[in-house]
Amino acid sequence: MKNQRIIQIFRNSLTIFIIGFAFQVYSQPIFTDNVTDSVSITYPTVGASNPNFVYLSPTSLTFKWTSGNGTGRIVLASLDSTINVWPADKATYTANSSYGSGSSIGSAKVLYSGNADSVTVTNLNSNAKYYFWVIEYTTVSTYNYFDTQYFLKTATYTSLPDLDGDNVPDIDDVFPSDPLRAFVTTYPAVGFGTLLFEDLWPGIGDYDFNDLVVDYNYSVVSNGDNNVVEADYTFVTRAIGGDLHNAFAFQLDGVQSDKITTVTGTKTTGVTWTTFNANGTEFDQPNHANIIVFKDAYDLLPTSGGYWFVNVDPNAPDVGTDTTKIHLTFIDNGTAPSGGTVSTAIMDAAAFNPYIIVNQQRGKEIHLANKIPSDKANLGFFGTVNDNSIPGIGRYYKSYNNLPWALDINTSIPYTKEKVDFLQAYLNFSIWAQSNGLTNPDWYIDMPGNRNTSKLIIR
Ligand SMILES: [Ca+2]
Ligand SMILES: [Ca+2]
Ligand SMILES: [Ca+2]
Repeated sequence: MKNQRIIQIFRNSLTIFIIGFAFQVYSQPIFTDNVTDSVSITYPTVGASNPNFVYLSPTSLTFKWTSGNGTGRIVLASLDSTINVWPADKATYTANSSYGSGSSIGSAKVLYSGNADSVTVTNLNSNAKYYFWVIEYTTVSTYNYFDTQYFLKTATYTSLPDLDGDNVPDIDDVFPSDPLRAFVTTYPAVGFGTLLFEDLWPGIGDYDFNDLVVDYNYSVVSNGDNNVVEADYTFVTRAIGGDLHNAFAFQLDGVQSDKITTVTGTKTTGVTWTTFNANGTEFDQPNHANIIVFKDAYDLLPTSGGYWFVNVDPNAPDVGTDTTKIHLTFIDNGTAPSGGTVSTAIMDAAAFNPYIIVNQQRGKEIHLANKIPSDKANLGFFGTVNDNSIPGIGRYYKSYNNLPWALDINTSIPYTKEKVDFLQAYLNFSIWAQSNGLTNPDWYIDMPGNRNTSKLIIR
């Protein structure tokens, strides 16, 4: 049912006197001047609803609503105060979505007038409370008549304080006074993970999984646009349980070399079996950036006490660990490299693809299970001896019974003593691996039944 009212407006003092008098009796008309015409207004019966604010910046937002059934609607906003003067019927207002530039109605500013169901408002104060109204109107003969019964009123704060103006509020900004940085993601989230390698691939070898043991932790810094700014990697080399002089590297799957500005901290002095781009990534890796962390584990940790290997015999002197810190600059002081930016969605945990280069034989890479080789890998090793990699289906670095040659544990764990079968030290590991990871996913945790500690180097 329509909500109808009659408004009479008097313009002519002579005719009005009679007409106005007559109408006044029945409908209590509004007398605005002494000229009259009489119009019948069908007012809206449904006001606007469902207010929704979309954050755009500390000083702008998009205000959306579901429209009512008026001819159109006027949107007002007022800083810190509720409406105190209602829009006047038939008045002409100038709407402007830059707050303050439209007409004033009491404390409120006119932001919008028309048929739409959203307005993008700019020039707001940050961290300030604004009241918004949507008032339906009926247009008759180009005049707008405002409905005072059905309207939407809501309030919102503009953004929280953003000291550095990078559109990330201070409370979410890890670098609240640095406009070039906003977020840090660390892998693992706490502490270090452990990478363990068995280096006799494609043969299973002695499977003691201590030929190279490296703990790792890395953090990725991104900006307010969720693009990677820099990444810091810490690699702690703990043990060398083999006589091969392996190199250690990582590939960033899906991140091309020209998206990195510089690489620093690598230990590759004297390397003869590969070359590097000017930015420090490995040369001739067309699909994914590769970083050679160190060219030879034995450059980092010496043997001692007459033992052949490092830190894998409980009777041998503990020679400690080596820490290698790699820094990757992506966006350098606000400037992206020639290849452009990398989103944090690309540079996630799955992008980290660590591997060893066996005895510095460049084509002989050992990666984690199902991780892709670099473009320098010699694919001829796949499917030989114990390896059952099937590149066509994405199966890499797994034996016929699903055993891997490299492990990535998301916490730091002890490794095996030299020549001790890993399966004898971590008792539920083979069940886990051969089930393709379906059972015993916590096989590495220090829980009853998981470990035979007499087989482990625990320091
Ligand atoms: Ca900020
Ligand atoms: Ca910041
Ligand atoms: Ca070994």
